[in-house]
Amino acid sequence: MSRRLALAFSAALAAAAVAQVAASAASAGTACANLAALTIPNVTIKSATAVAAGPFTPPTAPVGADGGVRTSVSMTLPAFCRVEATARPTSDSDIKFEVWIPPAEAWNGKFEGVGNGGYSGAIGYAAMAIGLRRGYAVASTDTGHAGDDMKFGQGHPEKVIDWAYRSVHVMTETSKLIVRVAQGRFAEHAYFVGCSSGGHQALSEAQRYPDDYDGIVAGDPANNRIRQTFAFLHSWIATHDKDGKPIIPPNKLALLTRSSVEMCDGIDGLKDGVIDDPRRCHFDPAKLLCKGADEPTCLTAAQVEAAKKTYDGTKNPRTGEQVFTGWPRGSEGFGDAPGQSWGAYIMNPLEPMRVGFFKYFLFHDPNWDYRSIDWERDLAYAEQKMPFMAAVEKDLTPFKKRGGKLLMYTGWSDPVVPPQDTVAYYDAVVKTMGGLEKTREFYRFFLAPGMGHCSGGPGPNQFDHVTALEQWVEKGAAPEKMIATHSTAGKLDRTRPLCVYPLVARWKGTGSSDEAANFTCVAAPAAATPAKTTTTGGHQ
Ligand SMILES: [Ca+2]
Repeated sequence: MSRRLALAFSAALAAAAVAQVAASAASAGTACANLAALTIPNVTIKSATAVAAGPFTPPTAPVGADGGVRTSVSMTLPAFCRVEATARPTSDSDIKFEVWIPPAEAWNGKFEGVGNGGYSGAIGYAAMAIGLRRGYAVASTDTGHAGDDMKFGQGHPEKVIDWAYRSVHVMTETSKLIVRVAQGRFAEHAYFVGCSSGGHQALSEAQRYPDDYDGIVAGDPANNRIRQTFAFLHSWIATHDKDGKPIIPPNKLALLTRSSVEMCDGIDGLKDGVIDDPRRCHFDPAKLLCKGADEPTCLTAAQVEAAKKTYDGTKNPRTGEQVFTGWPRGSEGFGDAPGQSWGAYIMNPLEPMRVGFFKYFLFHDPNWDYRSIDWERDLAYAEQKMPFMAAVEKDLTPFKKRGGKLLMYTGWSDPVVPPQDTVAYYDAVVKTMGGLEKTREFYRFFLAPGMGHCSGGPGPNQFDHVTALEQWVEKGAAPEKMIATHSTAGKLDRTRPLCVYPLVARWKGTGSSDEAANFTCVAAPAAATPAKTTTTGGHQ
């Protein structure tokens, strides 16, 4: 190398070094406490606090709709920067959210938004903890109000919109900026993970704000919200007597599940205590009709009728149109945990579940009498007035085009969000997006036989959907199956693949039927009788 060339070379090196220093200064980030001074429009940062590794007790959540105080549980967490903030996209908004940011050396370079349950009104600390432990910068919102009670919407239509979709978007946009300032750079990937209402939020984000997330997990999504709310009302009326007393007691719910499983367990060729696909199960509760007096082993005529109506779902009485599917056989009563039988959302509530939707959101009439429901006129009115309540858009082209990946799952024994409706939504998207293959490029669906609402149930119900999504988004490895586990009293007793829809897991015929390795994913045989059609949100 000539001297002149060497000089030029070292000058270039020096320039590069200067650029590097500048870059590292720019990427040095901002100390946690200094984040409180950020000025983001319509956002107030209440605090930014460095939390040391160790036990962390989140604030006590507000009183739930059930009246029970949800006590906070101490959790053990790695060190993080805790940012508490409030967003006010409208003058009536009060969207509280938190962002937890790992120190630079512990950060995986990614951001995760986590979803809520029910009408929420509480930041999802437990879900945040899971993300933080994986190295994510993670955010959660209270969706703009406190508590699960729907009265918050009375006279506050903007708060209803905040709950319905706006809070998650505002949380997401703002949190990304806060993480950027904290770390000195944007997160490389953004994920959203939610189940139940969180699944609704997940689909809403993919539909309404396709740029928010690279990867989205939608579990047991309550996205067909308006029609499902009508269905809660319908099922409550069907299962309660004139005095509002529940017609089917818990032991009879368990009897219905036992009887459904007894009749339908073997349809898939494997007697494992799990109904593989309830659409193929046509158990008739009339078979249990008491021959004499009411006994624990039989159903009264009123109980038979109530069960039938809950299976059959909500119909327009004039046209016969299926407004919303019924609840699946196998979901009636398989467990005591809240939400793992028809108890929590159908039988036990003293008035129809989510009747507040009609009183406070739709009719603005706290004295509205549910007996005055007009299944045709009132549904049309709700869908015309409040399309923002649901997330049923079938054209996901913008999300697909930006490279987004969507992983949806649900339990075939979900007693809260009927899986038949989730299947109907996916099928409708497939039709809209040009077929199964074109849809599976960006949107995959996994059904878990015997799984309840988001977890639990007789079927394998624990699986790592986040890792599956990460592999898809970051490595291009689209998930063909996920291995699910089932445990009894904390002891793992079964593993099983969850196959990408419409494939189903079938036992190879040799080896233990409790081991995933002895199953293959195959095309489901044609149903003996066609599944009843359901309608997922007739409006768009
Ligand atoms: Ca079976």
